[in-house]
Amino acid sequence: MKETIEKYLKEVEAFSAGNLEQLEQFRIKFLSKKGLIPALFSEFKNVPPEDRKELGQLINSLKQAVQEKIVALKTEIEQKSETTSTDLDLTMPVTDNLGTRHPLSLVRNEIIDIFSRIGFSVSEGPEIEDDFHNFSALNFPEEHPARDMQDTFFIEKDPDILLRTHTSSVQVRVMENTQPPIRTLSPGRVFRNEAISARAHCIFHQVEGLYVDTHVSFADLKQTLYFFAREMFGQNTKTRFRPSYFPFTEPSAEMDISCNICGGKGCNICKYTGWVEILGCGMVDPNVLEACDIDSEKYTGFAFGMGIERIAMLKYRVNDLRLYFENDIRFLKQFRSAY
Ligand code: 2NL
Repeated sequence: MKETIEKYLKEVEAFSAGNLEQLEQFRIKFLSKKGLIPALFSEFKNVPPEDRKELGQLINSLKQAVQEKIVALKTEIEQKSETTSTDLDLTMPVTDNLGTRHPLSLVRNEIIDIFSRIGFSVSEGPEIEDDFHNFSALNFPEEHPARDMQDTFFIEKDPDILLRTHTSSVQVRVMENTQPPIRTLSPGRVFRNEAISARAHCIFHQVEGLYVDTHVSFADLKQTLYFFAREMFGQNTKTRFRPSYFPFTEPSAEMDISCNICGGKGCNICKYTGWVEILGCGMVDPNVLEACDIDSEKYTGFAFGMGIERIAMLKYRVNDLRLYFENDIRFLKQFRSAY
């Protein structure tokens, strides 16, 4: 019996398995009910008392060796199959698996395209701003609530360094560096300290527009934004302007379009009014022009700002903002467009 056990021990030591199937055969051979080890235990009953201690220990160490071997080989095989898996062939040519642009990029590109047809060019700037470019130059009074900790992510205090809350800061930089005529669009990410929900997010996207020249009037503002609304939402789109307030424009307005979901008849998107708000706008406050060294006696301007998420919600009828940030491939691959 001793020789048999020692022979088995050598066999176990030398054994190796290339796959889980072979390993299972090994387990069955030694450990199953009709396997070699249970057979040894039943044979053990007939062993004379003086040999029992030695043989008992030998059988137990054989059993332990088999069990340890199984655990070791199993880990080895599983690791190997993870690293040499052939499920993913990175050298395969791409066929119908082309990616799609993110809906927010599609909408941003379309907005840029529409305004570029009437002479606007794109300007970009930093996401981390100072107080001057984000607030002071834009005619925010020192104690204005929008400067509050609740809305703004401050990075440093005294002097204030913050995450821009709108892309007007980019247009301030354009005005500082160029004399009119200026026709510029500034798309980009902006940041507000808000709780995340279906309707609000702390990071969102804006496009702002600015036109500064001699004789720019509110009529120019209206015609430009009429043109935009029809290009974006269809030629039957109606627009209306309601008076509003922004620190950086005077007068200020909000523009609504006839609800593109129900065609103006009334639905839950437009809250049964037939109209939805799409942007804010106004004539650039002379204080803003002066802060950027532009002569407000000679020049006037209009400006507007819109949230890309809001435009995308109306255009694609996606009513939960969070979908734009989760990057679920099942959501993203539904968007195909010329932009
Ligand atoms: C909104 C409203 C607006 C502007 C943005 C602007 C920029 C400069 C000077 C004056 Cl440099 N105005 N931008 C003007 C009116 C409204 O945005 O609801 N945005 C999402």
